[in-house]
Amino acid sequence: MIAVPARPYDFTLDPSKVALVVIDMQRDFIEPGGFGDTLGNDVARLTAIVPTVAALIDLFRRHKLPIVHTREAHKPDLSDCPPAKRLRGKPGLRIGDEGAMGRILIAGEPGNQILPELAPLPGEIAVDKPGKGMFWATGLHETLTEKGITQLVFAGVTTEVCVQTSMREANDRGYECLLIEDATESYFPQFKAGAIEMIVAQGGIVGWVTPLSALEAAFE
Ligand code: C5J
Repeated sequence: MIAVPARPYDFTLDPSKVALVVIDMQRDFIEPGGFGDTLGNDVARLTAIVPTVAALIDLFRRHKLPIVHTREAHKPDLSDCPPAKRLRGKPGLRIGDEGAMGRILIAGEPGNQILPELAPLPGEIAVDKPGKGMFWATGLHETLTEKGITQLVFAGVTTEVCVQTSMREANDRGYECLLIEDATESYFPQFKAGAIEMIVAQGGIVGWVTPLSALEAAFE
């Protein structure tokens, strides 16, 4: 067992039961010209965490611990995209429309790929998720259960949308969840800060939060 200093109190990490989950580090959300950019967001905020996410992935690879990568992705025929999701708001581009990097949030399109520097290696789990949360319509809970995983370390984007939704889904399924605060980001700094406070409030009602340096030091 490894004691990781965290908020609201130390996280007891069991290397035999833990996996890293990297949420939606895909070009659509992070690169200029992608879906996030067309929605008017400052994608530079998200680009800034890429080296930290890469270092976190490297830590898990060096310790031969399992890694899950997710992409928010829909089938080309949009059969897994509810109209209520596709028609929301008044964006310049909608899910399935042709954008600068291919069809927006469609599996297999260039913009839907994970950034090359964070790309999954053979043997790592890559999940296309049609929802914000990583368990809806993915079979991921069954995969993790088969591997005996009960603890999840979270990174990725965006903190208050797909990361927090996935943490909440995981919490309800009995996983202990640790968010690496400098390996996650939002287009809105106040939403990231708020999401983190919601996670650790009330004795860690959703989970624990710590910086990468604390996790790295705990592994030494
Ligand atoms: C969003 C995500 N923000 N990955 N997706 O729509 O958080």
